[in-house]
Amino acid sequence: MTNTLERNFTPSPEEVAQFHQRGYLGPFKVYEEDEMQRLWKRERLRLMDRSQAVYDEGDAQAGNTNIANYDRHLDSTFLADHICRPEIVDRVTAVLGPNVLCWRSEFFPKYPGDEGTDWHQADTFAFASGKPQIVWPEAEREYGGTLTVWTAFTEATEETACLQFIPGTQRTMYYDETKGMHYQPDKINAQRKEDGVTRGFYGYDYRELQKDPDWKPPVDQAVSMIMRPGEAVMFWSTMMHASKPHSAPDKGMRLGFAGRYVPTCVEVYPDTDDVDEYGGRVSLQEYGTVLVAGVDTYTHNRKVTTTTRGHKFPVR
Ligand SMILES: O=C(O)CCC(=O)C(=O)O
Repeated sequence: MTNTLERNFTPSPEEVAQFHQRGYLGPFKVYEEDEMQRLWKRERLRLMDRSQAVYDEGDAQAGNTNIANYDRHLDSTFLADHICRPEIVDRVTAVLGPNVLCWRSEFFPKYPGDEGTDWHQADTFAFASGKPQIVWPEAEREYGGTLTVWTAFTEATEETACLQFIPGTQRTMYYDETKGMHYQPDKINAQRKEDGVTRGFYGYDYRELQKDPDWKPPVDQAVSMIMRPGEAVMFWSTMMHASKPHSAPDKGMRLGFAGRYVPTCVEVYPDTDDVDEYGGRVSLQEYGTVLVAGVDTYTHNRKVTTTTRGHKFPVR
């Protein structure tokens, strides 16, 4: 693996200013393409072993729902190191300040024929469970939401479900996450089309949360994030984002891996003992936030310093 520990990936003031204007930064390289391909070939097999995963496969069908894609950085050594990579953390701290937690990671697989991800914005992440998962202190709150760093573990093109962004939309929420959505995988999987594009939200219909049911996302302003394996993009979860459908039957699965970051002052899963989403429920008993940079002087969050296999998170 490339030794990048001594290198500094802090973005320039111009890049940070551009990030604040657009709501995203990148794509930028985290791994060489051949290194990413080699690592993923090895890690996909290792990840099949869920024996040390923090969410029990048998726990409310976590193995069959999207929750099974959550937080594998808490047991996988590769993913634990990935969320702490300097290429990522230096960019995240340039926006969030020196003391930063990773509070969630998620795999986003798309197979040939899969729908695109609905246009959406996430602020408190209450959209599915009805309970806020992250709460910023009133005094520190500039935008809310979380910084997501989405890494392409495989290529992401217009045909293989690349991400799409609508730049500059991160300051106005067009969705009300407290409205509640209905998990209806059978109905949603009946391939809903919107403006000629097949879309859905992993068994939900994100349009249910629109403040104005007649509003339409300004898709004419959308930009596509075409990425090679090993590239990543950082964005506010409150910026309108989506992905294209996977329309290339001859190409393999597209896989994105998202790490989600907040400053230590943010409360994660306040007054919550479980996550109830995507038709499953998992206990947070073994869950902890991970400090990726600086120090955490707050006592409000559950914390872990090693994976369930004893690997220490390399704090920046
Ligand atoms: O990969 C996708 O299709 C969606 C990703 C996403 O919504 C996110 O990372 O927040």
